[in-house]
Amino acid sequence: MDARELRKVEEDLITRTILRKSLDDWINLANTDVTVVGAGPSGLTAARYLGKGGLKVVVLERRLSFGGGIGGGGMLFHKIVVQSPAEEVLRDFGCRLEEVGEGFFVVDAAEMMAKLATGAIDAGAKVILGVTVDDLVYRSPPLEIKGVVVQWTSVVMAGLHVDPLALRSKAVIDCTGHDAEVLSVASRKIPELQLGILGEKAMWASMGEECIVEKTGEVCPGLFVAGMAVAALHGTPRMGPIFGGMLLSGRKVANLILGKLKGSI
Ligand code: 48F
Repeated sequence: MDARELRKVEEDLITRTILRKSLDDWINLANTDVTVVGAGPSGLTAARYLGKGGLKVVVLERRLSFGGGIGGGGMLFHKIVVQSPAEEVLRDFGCRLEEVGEGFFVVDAAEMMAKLATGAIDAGAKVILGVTVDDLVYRSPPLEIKGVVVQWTSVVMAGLHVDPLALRSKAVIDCTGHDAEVLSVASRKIPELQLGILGEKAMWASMGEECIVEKTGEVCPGLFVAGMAVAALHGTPRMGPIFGGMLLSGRKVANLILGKLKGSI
């Protein structure tokens, strides 16, 4: 038998602790340097490099888990492939890779999900699960994105009319994947932005990967795009289950924002 006795904890103490500590976090997160929307590969990568660069970062994820499309692998097969130079990013996160061809690597999906999340959190980013970004905060003219509007995913799913809360930040990154949800809201609700979302094209893996990295960037002051949302915005090909472009896109957007907010790359 274990020599140490299990500590007795009253229910009200559990409740008070959860509420007090969660509210401390939310009050602190009401104003950050960067809001990353989506905890998929591009979002978690961006969050790590932004956090390492000394910025205050929050990652808001709709689901109760992180990793986005990583967990599904390729048609549920649990291996993820990346091409050079994206293996540098995975190595920085501590992922164990196998080189299966020159400049072509494979990693277990579960390991990649866990280590990307750990890497972002260890770099200082705060990941909040179960929260949906459903609108933006803006000013105009001059047009500038000032933050995001958030709601509990459970409230959204229940279809309840509950007024949301807003979080301010100097930069917002749309890392929501194929549906480019933040950009879609921006294009619908901020007409002066004149943002057309072309929708991704059919599959062409290597071209899709190149375009994602090349077109990752700032959409308007305060609003950035990375990962698969880039393909949705610019109408570039989908790449299917190869993830190098997502990692390099996340690193690129982090460097752009660091350059802008801290004057360093
Ligand atoms: O889809 P996702 O993994 O986006 P990504 O980082 O990577 C794409 C790849 O996974 C794969 C691919 C490339 O090989 O084609 O699909 O571009 O992660 C997006 C995350 O954003 C969350 C969503 O639940 C997912 O975890 N998300 C989407 N919309 C919202 C959101 C929203 N409105 N608010 C909060 N989270």
